[in-house]
Order: sequence, then structure tokens, then C-alpha cells
Amino acid sequence: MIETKVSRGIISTYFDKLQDCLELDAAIVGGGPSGIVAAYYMAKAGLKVAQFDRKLAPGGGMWGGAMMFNQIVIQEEAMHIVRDFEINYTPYEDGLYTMDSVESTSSLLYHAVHAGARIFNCYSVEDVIFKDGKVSGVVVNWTPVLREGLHVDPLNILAKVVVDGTGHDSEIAATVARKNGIRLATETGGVIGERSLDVASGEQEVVNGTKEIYPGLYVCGMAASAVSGTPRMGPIFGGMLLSGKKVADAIIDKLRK
Ligand code: 48F
Repeated sequence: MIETKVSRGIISTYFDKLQDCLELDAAIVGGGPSGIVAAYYMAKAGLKVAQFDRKLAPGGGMWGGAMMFNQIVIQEEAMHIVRDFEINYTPYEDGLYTMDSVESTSSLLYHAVHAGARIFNCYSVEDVIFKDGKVSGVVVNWTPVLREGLHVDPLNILAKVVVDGTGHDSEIAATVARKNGIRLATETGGVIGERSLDVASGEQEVVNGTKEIYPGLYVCGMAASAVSGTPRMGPIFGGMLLSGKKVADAIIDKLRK
């Protein structure tokens, strides 16, 4: 019966996909722009990469532009990434370009999945696997389970590296530091916390702060700003794209050695 075939098709292919992701090269936490860009370049380089976002629609803060005016601004330095993702753009002024935020976000997602990255939506990463003094994977649960406060244990997914792309709260870095009594590679050894807005230095510093902050744990995007205590930058997205590409390049380099 067609009814059974539809259900079986969904269930069997979904679990094939999930089983195939139980041991990853890279687990990316958070489906914001920096994490999606990272997923794309890693998948394109042949790494097995999965991305987990707690929301139904991954894309993070890019869909809404600024104050729901659904346009974004990107500067010249990041335009090679915009071209890789085939996003339409309009030159504005002083090396700045504008784009439709819905087209931009959907293009990032399309290209990442098309390149072979797996995106699991409605998944919250509630912890990491911490073995032999190294971050070695993620602990996942359904977002609705956590939201309802249901007492249901999570599942474990091994990964050679984990990327914290959770945005302003840098949830994974904060959890790793809090639970394991370790020092992160920051001035204080912990998550310093994001500073108030400064577009120019925020854009520069988010890229500088994109790095491995503990063995097996990388940060990108606003999580990198939060961890290293640098300013937010508002609705200019070049730094997010450059940060995603930088973390991908660093991981590709490391895993190939
Ligand atoms: O914040 P977010 O968009 O990440 P980003 O790549 O980009 C920041 C910009 O959107 C913007 C900005 C730059 O101009 O200031 O804010 O740093 O997206 C983060 C994603 O992570 C998900 C969350 O649902 C969002 O889509 N997320 C956060 N914590 C978790 C998570 C978690 N523990 N498990 C799964 N997903």
C-alpha cells in the first residue's frame, strides 16, 4: 500500500542517513552562516561532516537581515565566498554589496547539502564527548524533548573535531569549560563574553578568533567573538563567511596531516 511505502521510505532512508553519521570527521554545532559555510567547504574537500541545529529551519540569524528588513551587507573581502555560493548581489558603495537575505541563506544551505554535508534540524547538542583529554564528539537530543523537560537520554556521535558555531552564546565552548575543569585557549582560560558593537574591529576579530580553542574543539562565527571577548558587528555578514571558510581550511589541513 502507498501509505506504508511512504512511511517506510522516510523511516529507512532517515535512519540510513543517521547511522552513516555516527562517526564523523567534523560535527558542526549550529546552523548559522559561519557553520554552513564551514560545512560546505569541508564536504567539498571530501570530509564526512554533519551539522546540527536546534531549530526547524537552520540558517541562524541570516534570514531576517536586520530588524527583519531582509537584506544583508557583505564587504569586498568576502565576495569570493558569495560567488562560490552563486548568490546574486548588488554593488552598493565603498566596497560594500547588498544581497537578499532569504536568497543568501537558502543558497548557503543548498550548496552545503549538495556538496555532501548532512544537516540535522531539530537536534540540540546538549554536551560533548570528552575522552583522553580531547573533545571527541557531540551528545544530541531532540529539541522538543529538551523544551518539554522530558527525562530522555540523548545519543552520542563521535567526531574527530567539533565546531562550536552556536552564535552569541558559544554554548559548546562554555559547556566544555564548565564541565571539565580545563582551560580554553583564551586570555582568561574561559569564555570571555562578547563586547558591544564595533563593525570594523568586530569583523576583523571574529576571523582572528576563529581557531582550535581546545584539542578537538574549534569555534567560528559569533561563538568565536564570544569566546575571545571581541565586539559584535551587527548585520554585516562578511566576517561570518570568512570565519566559516577559515575554520574549514584549518580542519581540512589538520585532518589531512
Ligand atoms: O547565531 P547564528 O546565526 O550563527 P553565526 O554563524 O552567525 C551570526 C549572525 O547570524 C549574526 C551576526 C553577524 O552579523 O551577529 O547574529 O555565528 O546561528 C547559530 C545557530 O546555532 C543554533 C541556533 O539555533 C542557530 O541557528 N544553536 C545554538 N545552540 C545550539 C544550536 C545547540 N546547543 N545545539 C544545536 N543548535
